[in-house]
Amino acid sequence: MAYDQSNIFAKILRGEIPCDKVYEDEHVLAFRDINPQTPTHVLVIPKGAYESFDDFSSQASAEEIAGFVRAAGQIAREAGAVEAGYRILANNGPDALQEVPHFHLHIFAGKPLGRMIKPPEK
Ligand code: DGP
Repeated sequence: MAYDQSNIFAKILRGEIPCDKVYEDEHVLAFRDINPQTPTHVLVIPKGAYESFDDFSSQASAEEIAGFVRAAGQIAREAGAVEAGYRILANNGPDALQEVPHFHLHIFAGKPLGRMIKPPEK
């Protein structure tokens, strides 16, 4: 599938709509989620046009991937989330209900986060 240049994160990257920025470098932008699920809820995105984790992990350069991982760790550290703990999550595709077709990592922190996936009812 071709990358959709009209997706909301592409517009944020182009400066067409605002964001509450928490970090930026050559390859990465991070900003607060518009609908936070936890006291700290940051989205970390690569500046390159990658629609999903599958796309990013297979097509991005080693420099982009390393820079992205380093940045995500730094953002969580700067948010003061290391000691109490935090969760990183990336929704990829329809079964994961990925809403925005530009790869993004969620960082959730600031309260106990519970189980990652609810176990099936018995
Ligand atoms: P996902 O389901 O993983 O694709 O999550 C998309 C997230 O993006 C969701 O938590 C809400 C957030 N989001 C959607 N539109 C905007 C926006 O315009 N600004 C910001 N900051 N976040 C947005």
